[in-house]
Order: sequence, then C-alpha cells, then structure tokens
Amino acid sequence: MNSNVIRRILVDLARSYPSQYHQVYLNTLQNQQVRTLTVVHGQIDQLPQKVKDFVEECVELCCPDKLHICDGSEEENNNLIKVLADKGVINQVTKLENCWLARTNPKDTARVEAKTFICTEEKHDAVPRSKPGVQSKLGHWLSPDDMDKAVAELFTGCMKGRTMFLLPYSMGPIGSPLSKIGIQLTDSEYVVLSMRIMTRMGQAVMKHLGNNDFVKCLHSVGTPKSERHENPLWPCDPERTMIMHRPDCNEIVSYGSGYGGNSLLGKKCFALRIGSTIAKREGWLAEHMLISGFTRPDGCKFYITAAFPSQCGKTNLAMMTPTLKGYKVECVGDDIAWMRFDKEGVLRAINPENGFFGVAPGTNHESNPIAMETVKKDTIFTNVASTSDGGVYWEGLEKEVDLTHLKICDWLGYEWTPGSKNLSSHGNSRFCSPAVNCPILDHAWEAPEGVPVSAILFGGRRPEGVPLVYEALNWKHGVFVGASIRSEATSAAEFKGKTIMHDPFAMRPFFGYNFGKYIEHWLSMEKKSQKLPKIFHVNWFRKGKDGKFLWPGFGDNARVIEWIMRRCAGEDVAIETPIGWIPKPGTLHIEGLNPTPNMEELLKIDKKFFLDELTEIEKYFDENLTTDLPQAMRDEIKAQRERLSK
Ligand code: OXD
Ligand code: MN
Repeated sequence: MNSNVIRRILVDLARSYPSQYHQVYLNTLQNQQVRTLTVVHGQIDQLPQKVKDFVEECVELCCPDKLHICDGSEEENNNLIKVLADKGVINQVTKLENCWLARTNPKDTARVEAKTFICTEEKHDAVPRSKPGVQSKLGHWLSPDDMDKAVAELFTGCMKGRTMFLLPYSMGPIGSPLSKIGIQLTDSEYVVLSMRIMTRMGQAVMKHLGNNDFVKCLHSVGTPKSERHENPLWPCDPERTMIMHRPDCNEIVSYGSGYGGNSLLGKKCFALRIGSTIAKREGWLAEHMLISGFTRPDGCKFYITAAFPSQCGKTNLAMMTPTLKGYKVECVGDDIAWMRFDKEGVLRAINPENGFFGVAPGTNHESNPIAMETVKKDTIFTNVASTSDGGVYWEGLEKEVDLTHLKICDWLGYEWTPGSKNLSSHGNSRFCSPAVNCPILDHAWEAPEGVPVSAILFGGRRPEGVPLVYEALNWKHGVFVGASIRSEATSAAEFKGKTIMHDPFAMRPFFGYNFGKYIEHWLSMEKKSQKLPKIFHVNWFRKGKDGKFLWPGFGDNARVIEWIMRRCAGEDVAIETPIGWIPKPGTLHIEGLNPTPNMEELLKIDKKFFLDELTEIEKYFDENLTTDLPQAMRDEIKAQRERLSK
C-alpha cells in the first residue's frame, strides 16, 4: 500500500494493458495534481506520527475530499445519525428509543467468503496444501503483488467526493494487557456508527495508543459505475468486493461492501483473522466463541466459552434465561473470545467486542428475552422489516407482534403481507446493540485480566446422529473434536441450502493462517504449567424420526450446562463411549420438561454413523490438509476408529 509501490504498479499495469489501465493511471496522476483535502473534524497534526503516515498514504490513494477524525463523542454520533437520516439511509424506529433501521443494497447482505483473502509471501503460510485438483476450503490466498495490484486498482480515487473517517478503536477494554488497537479509515457513516457500538472507539483510544503499533484497516464501500447502483442510498460494488488481510504487516483492506462482517473491520477481520495470527505469534488463542458465566444455586460460578458456526445460537446461549430454578447466566460476549493462560496457568478470556451484532430472525421473547430487552434502545437494525406504528419485525415474532391493522414494509422496502411467500426480513438481518444494554452483562465483562474458563464447548447444527452432549476424553481428543465440527449451512455467508458443511473450530471463514498450524497451536497449549479446561461437544438440534427436534433448546440448554459444570467439578456423572463421555442415565436434569425428552434417543451413539462420520472427516482432512494434518490428529482418528470397531 506504499504509494510509491502503487504508482509503480500503475505504471506497470498501464504498460502491460494500455487500454484497461492507462486511464486509471492518468486519473491517479491527475488526482495527485488537483487534490485538496479539508479536515472537517479533529486535527491531523495531533495524530501520532505512525497514524499520520498511514492516513497520508491512504488519502493519497483514495483521494477523499474531506477527512473527519472521529472522537467517539455522543455529539459526533448524533450528527452522523442526522446526516444518514436526512439522506434516508437510515430511518428512525420510533417505537423504540434511539433505534434506527438501515436497508442495504440487496446484493450486499452477508459476508463473502469467496472474496476474502489472506495475503502472505508463501501460500503455505495462509492455507494448507490441498490435494492436487482440490480447491482448498480453508481460506483463499493472495500474493503480496496481487494484493498491491488489487489495492491500486480498487482504491485509486475511490473516495473522491466523499469524506474519509478515521476511527481509532480498541478491541478489548482500553488498556487491558489482552487488548489491541486498530485504526480504521472508511468512507461509510453507517460503519462509523456501527463501529462505535461494536468497539471502544474515539479519542481515549488515540491517547492510549501513543506511538505504539496498531492494526491498519482501510475500508471503502467502493465506486461502482452508476449502472451498478441498485440502491443509491447504499453504495457498494458487489462485483468487485474484496476483503484482504496481510498478517505480517497487521493490515486489513476491505473494498466494495458495507455489510457488517465485511466492513466493521474490528470484528471478523481483526479480532479473528489478524487476531489469530497475532495470537499464534504471542502464544494465545483468538476464537469464534461466546463467553458466559453460570452460577449454581450454591453460588459456585463457572465460565464457559463456546464455538458454534455462525447462526447456530451463540447469542442465545450467551444470554440464556435458564429454566433450572436458582441458576443464573451472565453474559461476557456472544461471538469472539481472546484467551490466554495467566501466570497461575489459568486460561482467561476477554470479549474483544463492545456490542452485539446478532441475527434478528428467530430472536423473540421465547428464544432470547434478554436480546429482546437489549435491542430496545441505541440499536441499529439492518435488513429487517418495519411496521407502520414505528416498530420493527422479522420472522420469529409472529406470536408476539400483532400485525392486524399495520402496514409492513419488508427489508427491501416493499409492502409485505403475512403469509406472503417472501420473507419479511433477510435471513442474515441483524441488530447492532451496545453490550452495556444487556441486562445480564457479567460484572467482570471488562475485567482487564479476563474471566477464568472452566470449559470449552464446540457444536453445530446436526439433525442426525450427534448426541446432545459428550465430553472429550482429553485435550488432544478435544482438539480433534473442534477440528471435526460440521454443521448445516446458514445464511451468514453466501452458501445456500441445508448441506452439512465442515466448519473446524467454527473458524473456517476466519482462519488467519494455515489451519494445520492452527491445530498445532491448539495442541501446544498442553503444558504441565497450564490447567486445561475440559472440552465438550453439544448439539441442540438432533431430530427424531418425526422430523421434530428432540431437545427443547434455549433456556433448557442450562440443563446441559449444569451437567457440564458437574463434570468440571469432578463429579462421577458420566459414562465412557467410543466418542467421549456422555451423561450417566438420570444425571442430566430433565425434571419439569413437558413432554419428557427421549434421552435415550438424544444420547444414542450409533457406531455405524460415527464410523461414516470419521471416514468423511478423514476424507476432508486428506483433501484439504494433506501433509499439513498434524500426526496427533491422525492418531485420534485411528484411536476413535478402533474404539468404534470394538
Ligand atoms: C457473525 C458471523 O456475524 O459469524 O458473527 O457471521
Ligand atoms: Mn460470528
């Protein structure tokens, strides 16, 4: 991204492909001659030198008309809300307090995994060696040259006529030894508003930064040709969207999309992709996990972290209202955990985020009453439906919103009637709410040292074969369980249909480096000095022969967590099976459940199913990791097959 490099690339491109690139080159030179930049907010001279250098480089490249250095204040936020509301980009949800609804371009509604790249000198540092002829499903690599070319081509002059916003932000509580700082440059006001919710953003972060290093984040919604605009209120460039990460320089560059997962660069790009590479270097873990605290009636409290693929209920579990009497759940985070062993060998976790970017459809007072409370104020909704009485609506609210006499506008802005064959809201529509609005936020959620983790859960949507809960036999086996996660596809990314996808550690879209090395990193946590949490696999989604869920889920999942807590406390409530430990009959509390769940069916382990599962997992590893698969994983497959074949 160095401007000389970019100039050189443009010259090269113009020479090699005169018709295609010559104009870009000329425009760039011209931009450089005529460009003027007005700083409309903040003072560029007061920026730390490294930040100033970064901004100047990006200004030279993107050619914005104005620069706004964000201070993160309420006043700034209100002004930006007004700008967007005046333009009609967001509309006030008057029934709620300080809540807003944005409708995106229909082509910009989810993460785009196929257009997300990790850029390293050596391809092997980013993605494992796959079998010849097999397109790796564990990330996409880009060479530094190709990234430089893409950046030059996409970003040159892309902010002309627009304002560039500079956002200093902290992932994790400002000043915590576990936190990290990023600087995002963006041309989207929606991104500024959302980043202020999802991260600690503003002046306090800049003060703390001093002249230290930070993750460089450049984002633009892009400059499509006018005919590509389907929704002029939501500029984006879906055909050319690219999300690029350069772990060796702690750099993120995102072009063409305003959708959260692609544009709020603190979240998936920094906290997971770049975060996992920093974590590898520094000896800790950056994971796609919720963090929550469970307190028993006797006052004993355990924290768990849980990795489920997108849209498998992390937010619901993190904010659960337990149906078991006397139990309490408190939320630390619903999506990302940064975890590190402390001096005493205890694994401690912080939530690097400051808010929730949750999936709206399916959220209601039954599935997640706490989320319903959380979204009542200071929330930005995206791609849900609106009602004529100033409210919002999505699939899942049928039983609690009376739509009689109301007019409904669907997520596209068209009139919608209940029962219509189209959905009112996009399957990946979201709420973006500050964590402090969550009524069950854990008192230690911002503890700089993090909370102690007793158990790590893995899971996914598995309608068939996979029991409600099982405990891994040991750490290595637990790493194998994490590496083997499979789940039904959801609408968080571009995939369609109900296929069962591999999603190792629920991190498949978020690995910042070679997955083989990632497994090794997890295995390396097994040290004498470190007290390892127990590892479990849970599946709330098993179905019976009638196609109905066998387990009620939601608040009743507390019953499973209660069993997990008893295992963490060393209680003898489990029996060993070939795939791990499952609850001894009668030890998982199901009293009061009506109908009584079929526990036999829920915990059944069909050896044939698991042998087939093992064959599928081995095939996946062989095709996608080949020689990068650590021997320990091959040993686990062999041992599990032997146990199943007895
Ligand atoms: C998310 C996701 O947005 O995982 O959290 O897609
Ligand atoms: Mn997520």
